[in-house]
Amino acid sequence: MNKEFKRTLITTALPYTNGPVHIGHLAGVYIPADIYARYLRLAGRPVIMIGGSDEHGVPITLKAKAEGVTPQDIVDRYHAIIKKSFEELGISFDIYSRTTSGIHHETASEFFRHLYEKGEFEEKTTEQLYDPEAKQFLADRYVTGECPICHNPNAYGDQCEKCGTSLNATDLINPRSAISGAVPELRPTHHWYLPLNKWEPTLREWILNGHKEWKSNVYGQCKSWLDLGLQPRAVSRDLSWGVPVPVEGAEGKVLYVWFDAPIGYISNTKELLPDSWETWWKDPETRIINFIGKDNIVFHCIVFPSMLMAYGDNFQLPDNVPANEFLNLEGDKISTSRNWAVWLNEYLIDFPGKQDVLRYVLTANAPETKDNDFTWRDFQARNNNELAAILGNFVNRVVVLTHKYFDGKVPAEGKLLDIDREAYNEMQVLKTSLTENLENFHFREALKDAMGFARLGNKYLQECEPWKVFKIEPKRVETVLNVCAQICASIAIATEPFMPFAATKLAKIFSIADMQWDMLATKPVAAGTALGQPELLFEKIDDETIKKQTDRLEEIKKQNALKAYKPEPVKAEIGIPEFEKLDIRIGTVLSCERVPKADKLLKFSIDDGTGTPRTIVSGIAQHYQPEQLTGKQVCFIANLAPAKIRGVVSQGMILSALNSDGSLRVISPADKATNGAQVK
Ligand code: B3M
Ligand code: ZN
Repeated sequence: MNKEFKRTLITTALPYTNGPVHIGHLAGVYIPADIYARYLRLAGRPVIMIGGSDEHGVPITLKAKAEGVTPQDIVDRYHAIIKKSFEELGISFDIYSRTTSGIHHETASEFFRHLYEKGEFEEKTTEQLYDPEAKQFLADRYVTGECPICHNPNAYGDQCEKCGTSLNATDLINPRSAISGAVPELRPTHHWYLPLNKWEPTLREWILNGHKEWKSNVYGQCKSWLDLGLQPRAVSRDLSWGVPVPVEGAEGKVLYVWFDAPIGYISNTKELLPDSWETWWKDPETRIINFIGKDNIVFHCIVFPSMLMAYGDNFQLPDNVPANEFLNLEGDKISTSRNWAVWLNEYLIDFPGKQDVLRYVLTANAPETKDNDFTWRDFQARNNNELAAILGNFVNRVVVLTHKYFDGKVPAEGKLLDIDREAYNEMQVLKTSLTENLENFHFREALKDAMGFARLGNKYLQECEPWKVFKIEPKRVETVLNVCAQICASIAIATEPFMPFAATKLAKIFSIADMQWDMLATKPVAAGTALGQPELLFEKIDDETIKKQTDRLEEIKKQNALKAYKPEPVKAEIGIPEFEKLDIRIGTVLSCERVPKADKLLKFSIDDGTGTPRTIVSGIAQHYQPEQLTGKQVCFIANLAPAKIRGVVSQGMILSALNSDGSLRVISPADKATNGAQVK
């Protein structure tokens, strides 16, 4: 920050209301924003945090169509779910509203009309994609096709999710309607365009010269957009769901969702502060910070700023746009349509009271500089080895020892030794680093600093050994436990932005009424303070709980593989004589065992009707336990040339089916057949 600001306006990307929010949204936007807002509040700096649902746009109408309900039904359902789950996770919005509100429709309409009257738009009639079956124009996600850049066959009309390029529907190769599957035709239609090119020099100066401190992913994306040269961009669409275009002769047209949604930040501020909202948007002493995901960068750094400049009237541009990269789940891209996600509303049901654990893990693993991975094993390990073993354990020991030696009352500080002074010095160092990291949006590092207070506490306690010293010099233990209580107070304050639930409990145990950033590394706990009973701040999470989650994901993976399964193309045609060359027979498995040192192989002894058992080695040990197949009838190729596999001569091949998920299933006759019978 190169300038002192009087107040901070934090905005968070408005999630599309076509599903609940998942860990990717949380790690990318809402948790970082909440950490920052909570930090500023503790530091006593004026701040408001604005959130809300993005309730227009094609993702919502598509979902409504798929379910046979109205778009309003969809947004009502998910707005309620999202709002409630944010509240439960402790995301401290000052307002969480929605873009279908009256105030938003008015604000967005007024914004458009103002630009229209100022002559800030270009109007053009161009050829756009039209679905002759559904009888409507197709834009954005209503069209899919091949990306002209990376040739992903499933790019959308507004963006390719594979390479991240922002597209126009007419750029797609072989476009198809997402409504009917029809091949679209071109028809003329009239729209309003915002000439981004007009603002290009100002944007260049503002970002490329003025904001070199922005994160390199944000700065880099802006630079490549600006270097490519900006074009006028359509801000209206031929749709019925959205804010109607508020000018004569615009029936059947609405504002493009990316035109109305960012205005939602303004409408929601107006709704929160009807009399003073302008101070938060137009006073140069307000600092605006937009927390967003990386796929929203161009809209927040190029399009919305151009809209604000076109409007004029002193609207301020953001001072920073800290966008994160993406979070993956167990090595795979998070995807709403493939249900590959950890949904916040489900997490809150499966892990009651464990909001802080999710907040902690998503921050410790935040995709700040590169894409990152969430795994349930890591979630468990971080809870057990860090939150429970380091933080929870330290606080617990302090409370237990204070009860044991001093009747639960914080003893007074006596003469400080070097080790005590050293502890306070280290806390000062942590405070400086923590504050700096928070100011610079380095939340992962900041969390390490916050946990540093608990690590410091454990180390201090271990070195002071009050349980030994008490017998010899109880006075000294008074000082030690006083220092420990002050460390606990600092832990409460330092962790509040990250883990507000635990911090609040901790503050209550140590009777800190009003936590403030200034109190960090000081002595806010008064001697004589009666501590509450010891209570575990973090419990261990067992393997069974984690297994339930990983099993659920395994199941989803299977379902997805099944949905995506396409049978292999049929091989070249053959005649009966060729088929008859294969001698397929029925046999009963007499015994079956693993082949030593070969984890894929099972060795079968088969009754093939000849009286002499036949040995066959088959690569299905990862799909069956030997005892599952003993006694079963199987089909095998009897006239395959014998082959030596791991020292065993295999006389044939057992037939099995290769499933969509890669598993093998042995083929058995539907009814009992004679051993040795030919399969025809
Ligand atoms: N709804 C995209 C998204 O959910 C969009 C953000 C709007 S921010 C004004 O990723
Ligand atoms: Zn692409």
